[in-house]
Amino acid sequence: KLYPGSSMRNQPNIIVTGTPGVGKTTHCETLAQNTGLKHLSINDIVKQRGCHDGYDEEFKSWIVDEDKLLDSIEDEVQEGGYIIDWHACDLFPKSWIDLVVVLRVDSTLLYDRLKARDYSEAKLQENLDSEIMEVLLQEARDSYDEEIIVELTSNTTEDMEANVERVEAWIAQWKKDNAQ
Ligand code: DAT
Repeated sequence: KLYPGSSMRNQPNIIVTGTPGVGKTTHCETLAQNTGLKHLSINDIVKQRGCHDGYDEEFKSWIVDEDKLLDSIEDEVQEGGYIIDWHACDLFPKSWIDLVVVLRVDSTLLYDRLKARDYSEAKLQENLDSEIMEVLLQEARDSYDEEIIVELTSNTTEDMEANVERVEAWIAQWKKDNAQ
């Protein structure tokens, strides 16, 4: 399959990724509100459009059918203007993506945030390990050019406000650079 590059888009596509609990949804919702870009929650898409092979009871999560998911979102995403919210980034074609934001959080704060959800011990531990081992940062580096990856801290509300401002400034600059 051929995917057109960024020249086909008049709005950028951004991935916001990171370990569950890091603050992806909160960041994406605020960004969508402030910029008019659309928040694409992959979790919701997977559920609503049935892009899965069932439910993993132990980990309380859907087993994602990645081909079905990509087919399902391809037409929308290629138009541009999406903020993709997902705890993985290696499945999206490089040509779709203009910026990869990897959110990071201190593990003690992450523990508290995940504890507040009804995560099993196994799922909680897996996610803490993932954050400590920088799994999502490494996945981003393995999948996209270093120049489009930005690692941002999401410990506090102040962090979040600064992150949102920074991404908004990046979007404004992208639009200037890509004006037709
Ligand atoms: P994710 O979508 O990555 O799973 P979330 O946006 O649902 O994460 O956030 C999980 C919880 O942590 C939620 O109660 C909001 C809170 N939170 C997220 N980022 C934060 C930040 N930078 N400062 C304070 N609280 C934050």
